[in-house]
Amino acid sequence: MDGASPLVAVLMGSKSDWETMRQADETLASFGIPHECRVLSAHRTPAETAEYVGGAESRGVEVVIAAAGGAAHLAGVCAAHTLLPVLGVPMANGALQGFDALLATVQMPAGIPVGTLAIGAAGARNAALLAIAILANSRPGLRDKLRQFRAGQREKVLRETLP
Ligand code: RP5
Repeated sequence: MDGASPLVAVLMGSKSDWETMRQADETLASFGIPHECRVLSAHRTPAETAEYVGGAESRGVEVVIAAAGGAAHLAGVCAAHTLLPVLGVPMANGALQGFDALLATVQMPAGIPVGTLAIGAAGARNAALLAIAILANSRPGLRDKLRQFRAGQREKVLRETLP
């Protein structure tokens, strides 16, 4: 979202991740969360990734979402360069369709945590919702919106009919 300084940084290792990660972008936008989405790679742009993430907190960012496929070291590298919470989203691509990325993202050795979400689109949406929940801890208005979102889901399920 343009204008306000971003509270959430959504990073992805390649533009090819955008089709999935646009769901995080859309979810954050639907809650009115100022955020920015960037392509930054742990192995193709290591210096720029470190510089961006290292400066994120001083620019007002409170949560980093990092999505990558394959060896998927982006989230761990981000976590190494910031004290901010880092949420990792494994991308469903390559020979192993995201199972490699899931293990690479979730299996961080103790000491530098990455909160890992599901592979693919569900992970992208849930990373955004988890970032919103973190922000909502200190923002009562946002907490109300999250409560309304949950109530909406509940009502939708209860209205379902089967043939
Ligand atoms: C990772 O490699 C990216 O996050 C992407 O999921 C995967 C493939 O990247 P491209 O070859 O499509 O650029 O670094």
